[in-house]
Amino acid sequence: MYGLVNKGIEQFIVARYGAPAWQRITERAGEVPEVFISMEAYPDPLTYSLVGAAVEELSVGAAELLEAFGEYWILYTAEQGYGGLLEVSGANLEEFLRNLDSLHARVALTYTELRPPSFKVVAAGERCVDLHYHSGREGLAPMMIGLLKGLSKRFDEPIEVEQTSARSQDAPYDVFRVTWV
Ligand code: 1DX
Repeated sequence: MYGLVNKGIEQFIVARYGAPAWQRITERAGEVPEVFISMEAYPDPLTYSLVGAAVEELSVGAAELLEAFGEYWILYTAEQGYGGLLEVSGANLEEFLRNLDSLHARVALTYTELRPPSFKVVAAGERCVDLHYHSGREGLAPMMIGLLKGLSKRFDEPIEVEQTSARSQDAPYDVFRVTWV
């Protein structure tokens, strides 16, 4: 994944658990670059091993950590030069979700090694939508829950999020039900 993600993980852990914790995590993870370059693509196993080492070092669950990082990502990207990208991608939560594919397409024009997820928004009633999350990567559904919670705060639109279907042998994608409350 692009360095922006690894840098975000570093910033998130330093902010939440302190620099010494990050130091221990990089030692546990093994081969970790001294600095991450946001606009450079790194192998996915590096990102997964950072998360794995953090889970062990901090005694938190992977899902809990990924969800918290997902929420952080919204604020982090806004302050890392992508505030304008987020702004043009929607004036409210539903519009933003409907524009996620075009957001990623825009990023991929410049960063050709991006492997963007793709999304489908399906109306599911007056106050609900189902978000279908297609990803080339495994295990990131908890991060999507945090991303949705971060968007809820960004737009000041209180929601509940529930994963109603998980990818598996028979299902190629995850589904999240978003309910405005
Ligand atoms: F609900 O499933 C809200 O490296 C959401 O694969 C979901 O393949 C917001 F310059 C610049 C760059 C860089 C900007 F190239 C990414 F470095 C992208 C900024 C998206 C804001 C996807 C990151 C692919 C890296 C799911 C989890 C990954 C998507 C990560 C969250 C807004 C982003 O993001 C998966 C990669 C950006 C950039 C956003 C993502 C890669 C998301 C969301 N994804 C890189």
